[in-house]
Amino acid sequence: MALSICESHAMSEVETSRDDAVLTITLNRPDVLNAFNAEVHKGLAAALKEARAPDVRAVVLTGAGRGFCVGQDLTEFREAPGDIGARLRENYHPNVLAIRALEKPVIAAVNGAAAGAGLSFACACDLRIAADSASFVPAFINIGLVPDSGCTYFVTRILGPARAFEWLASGRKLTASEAHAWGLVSEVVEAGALAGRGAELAAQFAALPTRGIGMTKRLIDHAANASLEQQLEREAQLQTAATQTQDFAEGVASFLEKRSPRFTGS
Ligand code: T3D
Repeated sequence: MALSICESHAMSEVETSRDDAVLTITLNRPDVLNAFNAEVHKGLAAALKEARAPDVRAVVLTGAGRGFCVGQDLTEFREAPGDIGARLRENYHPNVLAIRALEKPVIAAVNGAAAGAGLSFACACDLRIAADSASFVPAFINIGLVPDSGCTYFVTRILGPARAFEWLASGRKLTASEAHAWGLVSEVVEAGALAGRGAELAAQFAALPTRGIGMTKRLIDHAANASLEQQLEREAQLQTAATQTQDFAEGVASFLEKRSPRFTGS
């Protein structure tokens, strides 16, 4: 019987929990719909570091309470905003890049409002599932800001430039079903079923060849700015690396032996 590891770490405003190979990261400031402050940035950075462990093979990012994450804590803007560019570079960018750098699937389980930089973080994940009560709000323009934390990068790639402009420049709130129709989320479930569905999906991904998934993620990111020739070459390089994994050997062996594969992520 497989050893089941189930433990959790409370790190003030970001909590992590482990269930076998799945790490769940929960943003935990429910009173303000999990708005970012210094503690959330710090806790998220630590959680994403924890997610790098080789025995973590899938990650779920979600929020506590009725919000996913509503971006910057606006109460911090009561005073002069200060050097926003520097704060973005120091606090937001490293965590966006850390999500993209993880060589494993990261699933956003969007349980409520995803607004401003909270939307950017949802879109930085590899896929999104949503509760039927979730909403997606590119709130930046509503307060006279421009999208940041990768929002224009990810949303343009997910939706295409015309729809990205219409949405990001208007700031309008999308319901979960509209987000599904647009292809922003891959599925919508009843609010009470979201955590279970997120865990189930993550466990399914965690049982697949993790290194192959990591390299697939790498290739998709590379494709965004590559010529066909460059992409063909990159695929050839990573295919060479894939053939050196144990999961490739197991995949071929299980096919030839007509049995289910047992992938280990190595
Ligand atoms: O400084 C830097 O580093 C720059 C970085 C900037 C990046 C950004 O993210 S800018 C964008 C910031 N985010 C927003 O502008 C979103 C603001 N929030 C909203 O528009 C709405 O709250 C929502 C549409 C997302 C949800 O609406 P609703 O009706 O479901 O909830 P609510 O009643 O508005 O919010 C519930 C509570 O959360 C409420 O507090 P209260 O009245 O119960 O004491 C509300 O004030 C608080 N809250 C919501 N968003 C924020 C927030 N508190 C602080 N900061 C927030 N962003």
